[in-house]
Amino acid sequence: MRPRDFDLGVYLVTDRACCGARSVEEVVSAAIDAGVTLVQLRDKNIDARPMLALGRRLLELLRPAGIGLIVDDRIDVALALDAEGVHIGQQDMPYAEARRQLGPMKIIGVSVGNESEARQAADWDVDYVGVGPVYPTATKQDAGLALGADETARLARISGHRAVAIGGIDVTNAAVLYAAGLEGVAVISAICAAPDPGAATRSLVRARREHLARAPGP
Ligand code: TZP
Ligand code: MG
Repeated sequence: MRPRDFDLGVYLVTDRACCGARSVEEVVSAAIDAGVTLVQLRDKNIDARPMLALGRRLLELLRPAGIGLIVDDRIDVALALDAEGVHIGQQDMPYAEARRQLGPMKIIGVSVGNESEARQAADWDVDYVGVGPVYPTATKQDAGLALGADETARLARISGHRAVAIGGIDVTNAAVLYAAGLEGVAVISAICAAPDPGAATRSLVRARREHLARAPGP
């Protein structure tokens, strides 16, 4: 059995460049205080050793708060950190190989950007899918065309997995995605590049809470 109790609600994906003069640790710390529910360590331009060191510093912040750390792409780094899981894109390690290396107890999320990827993910025992880009984004150059909220929700349903939307999300559009049926929103610039990352996180957490208060119970 894998831990199923991770919360995709407000999922911060880190980006050193987006954090500007602030450290990633500073941004993550503010986000934790403001109620972020899951954090992904994502850095395309860093060697294994500094990534490991950064991951260890993030775990020191996250573990006492009971918040999971997911590592983007780097299964080796995730294993060395004993992080909660990895997120793999379509060009990363294939799902079956990732699962073989990580074992049954780790969280594996995969990116989904179109219907065939959603159908493929449906065949895998992944823990969640990240669907997007839902809106245009300048953060990921090769993100592809924006899907829009309805198509994002449709792909999430096709995958049959728990789903988080990603790409161009901030407090002005998060509620639309929760209402469309996405369990969570994953954001980079809305928190990392915000003038006040804590305040930005708090407004996303509030949007999520308001949605849950409106949503019919089980
Ligand atoms: N995958 C799809 S869009 C994206 C990733 C990693 C970038 C999201 O960044 P932002 O700043 O939240 O639009
Ligand atoms: Mg990747």
